[in-house]
Amino acid sequence: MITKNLQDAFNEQINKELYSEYLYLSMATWFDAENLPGFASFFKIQVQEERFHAMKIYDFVNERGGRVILEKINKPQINFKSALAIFEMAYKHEQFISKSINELMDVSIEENDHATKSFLNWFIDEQVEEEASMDAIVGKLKMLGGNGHGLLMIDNELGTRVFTPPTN
Ligand code: OFO
Repeated sequence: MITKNLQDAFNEQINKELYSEYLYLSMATWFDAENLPGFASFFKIQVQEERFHAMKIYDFVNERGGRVILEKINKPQINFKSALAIFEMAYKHEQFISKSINELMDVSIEENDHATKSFLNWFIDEQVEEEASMDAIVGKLKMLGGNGHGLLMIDNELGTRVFTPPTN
């Protein structure tokens, strides 16, 4: 059985994952409006990943005898300066999410809850990927240029991303 303390922390994390979903959907709308379908598609797939993260925590809270409580999801930013500004923001956001997962791990260590620690290890590893994928595109945008040919090249590449739900 999960403690009330951890239940509350997990409910906050569900809200953060759902906010991530909403933020990335907002970024997709910006790219769609800019006629960059590959970038938009990248973020629509990221939206699915974030929903997967939220539901993974949802299921765990239930399995451990806790109660999922949904709160309001904040309105995401709508207007952005450039593709580079979006990916810099996404990278920063993923760093914030990693910090939040680390804090959840700290609580589960304090409470000596081994099942929760084991569960959170998946998220610790996942966040390494989440940060790296945003940071890699920041690097590409800086290298190839945030407009013209470079932007179209990256758009083509990002359009090939597919969503593969993790099996574990
Ligand atoms: Fe759920 O990892 Fe991104 O935000």
